[in-house]
Amino acid sequence: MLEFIQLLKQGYQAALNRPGNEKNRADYAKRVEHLLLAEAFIRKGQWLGQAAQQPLQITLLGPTQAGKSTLANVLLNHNLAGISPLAGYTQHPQGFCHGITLADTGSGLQRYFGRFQQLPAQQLTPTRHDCYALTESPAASTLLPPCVLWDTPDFDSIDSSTYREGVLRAVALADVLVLVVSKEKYADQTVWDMMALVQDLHQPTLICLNKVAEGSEQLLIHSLQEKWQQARTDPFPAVITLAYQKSSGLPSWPATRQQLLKQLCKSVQHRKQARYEQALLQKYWPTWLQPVLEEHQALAEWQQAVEQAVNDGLLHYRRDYLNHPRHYETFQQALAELSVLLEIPGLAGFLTGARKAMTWPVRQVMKLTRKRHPLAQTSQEIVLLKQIAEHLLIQLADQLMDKTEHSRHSHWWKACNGLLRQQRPLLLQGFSQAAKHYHLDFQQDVEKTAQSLYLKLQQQPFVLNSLRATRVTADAAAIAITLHTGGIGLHDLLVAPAMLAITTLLTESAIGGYLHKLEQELKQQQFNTVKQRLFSDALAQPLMALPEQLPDLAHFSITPAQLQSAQSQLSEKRHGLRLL
Ligand SMILES: Nc1nc2c(ncn2[C@@H]2O[C@H](COP(=O)(O)OP(=O)(O)OP(=O)(O)O)[C@@H](O)[C@H]2O)c(=O)[nH]1
Ligand SMILES: [Mg+2]
Repeated sequence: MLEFIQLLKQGYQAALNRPGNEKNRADYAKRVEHLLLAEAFIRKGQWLGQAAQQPLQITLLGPTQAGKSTLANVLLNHNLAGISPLAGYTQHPQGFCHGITLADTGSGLQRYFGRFQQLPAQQLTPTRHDCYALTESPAASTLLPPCVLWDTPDFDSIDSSTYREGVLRAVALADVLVLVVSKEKYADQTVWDMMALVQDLHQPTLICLNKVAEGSEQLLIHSLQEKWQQARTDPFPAVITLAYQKSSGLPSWPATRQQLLKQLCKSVQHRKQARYEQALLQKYWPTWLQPVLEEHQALAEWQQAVEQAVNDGLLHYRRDYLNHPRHYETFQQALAELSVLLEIPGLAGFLTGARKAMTWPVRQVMKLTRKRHPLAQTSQEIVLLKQIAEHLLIQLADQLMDKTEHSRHSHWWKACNGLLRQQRPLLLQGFSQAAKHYHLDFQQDVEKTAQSLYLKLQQQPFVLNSLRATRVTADAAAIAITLHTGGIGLHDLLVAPAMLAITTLLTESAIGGYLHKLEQELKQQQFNTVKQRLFSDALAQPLMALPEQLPDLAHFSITPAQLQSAQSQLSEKRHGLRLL
């Protein structure tokens, strides 16, 4: 699940970087934030699942200049966090170990932070935000239990978007959350958007109200409560008002509530972590996946278009070649081969030249010449197949243009169109090669048909004799040899008088029915082979796979199978078991 969430996040980040995506920018940025939070929360769950005992984590959260770093020092009873009147001063999550050592945090914390690197506090710089610091506090504090106290960057200053991920990481890590607000900032929308966002993490929370003028306390708390109730559905938490001490320049924690934070920490329980993770994912799931599903829809539409185009192409092939009386030459070729097999004496004269160099039978000659003169070069079938492939690609390009103009997912279609345009020559070249190979290989089927006819004729001496008597097989055999030596083209077979004569004779003979059956079988075999090797392997497959090559910017790179697996993980895991 973690990998899937990361994949989704990368998809959104790529979409945010894509030019021309302005209308989705705000929505997508929000989704990235939700994904970052979910990712961190799942990581937290993993850490809980791995470590038998994990040090308690308390995170201070609040807008800039609210006094988070100041409060960190008050709580720690030691000045460790950097304080400044400059907005956006703290820019990295900084953990302070109170009552525990650095070693107590083990390697789990670094694993939780993932790509964020742990650095010594003095090495944190505003030029790099994928890091955090962890420091041992030398002092003891009565306000805190043994824990890691996290000071965090703000989430509302001008530059805060550059270090927002660090805030979300530190927030999702927290077992207890302390919201720090000042009287100037407590009503800001950014504060309550953040509080609404983190409600799904179900953390015990405390509010610290800072920089409050004496006497205005009650009014502020009341107003704070209203804000809380607008943003959240859980009960309003305890509020601490911090009084400012002029002497120390620090706010002070009220003496009567010294135990408050410690008590809150006692209410921490992780029993429901897995359920909370699942609920969080389920809440955002439909929104997160909306563009992915649109993309899958586009992919399905593309595959349908390819399928349709391929079926059209096959119909075209059947109509204009296999079933076309003036174009279909393959069976004629089988008849020409048959006449050669019959090895009639009249052929000898024609072959005088060839016989000097090569031995009879004619088939030997044909084997040699065949290599030098691929019949495919003169085949009308190949010409037609190439035309069909070209037409098919044009038809698909038109559809891609149309979808680019009219579809919701236009950038995807546009990118596909670009890919198709770029790969068109390669596709056609591949198709052409496949067509040539098919034609060459199919000669075996042609020969097999000729042999079947030959065997049949052997059983029909009457037909055989009448064929020989008219000398038409002799003429046909001569044509066949000429064909193989490149003297004529395959298409010439269809108009050669000898071929017409042999066809008529055989059709009208006792083996006419058998002839017809063989022709149908050959055609069917031919159709199946062309369908598989040319239309499916050489066209449909590479075309359907085209979107896999889309540049990262153009799509989410999430396959329907990956989505399906993530969906089932999400729905399978119910009720508390740590499985995510
Ligand atoms: N008057 C008054 N000033 C305070 C109080 N607490 C903090 N300050 C001052 O407010 C300024 C900001 O305090 P910080 O603790 O740095 O605030 P922060 O929330 O960490 O701010 P960022 O790091 O920018 O997010 C500093 O100049 C503090 O001295 C307070 O209770 N009263
Ligand atoms: Mg600070």
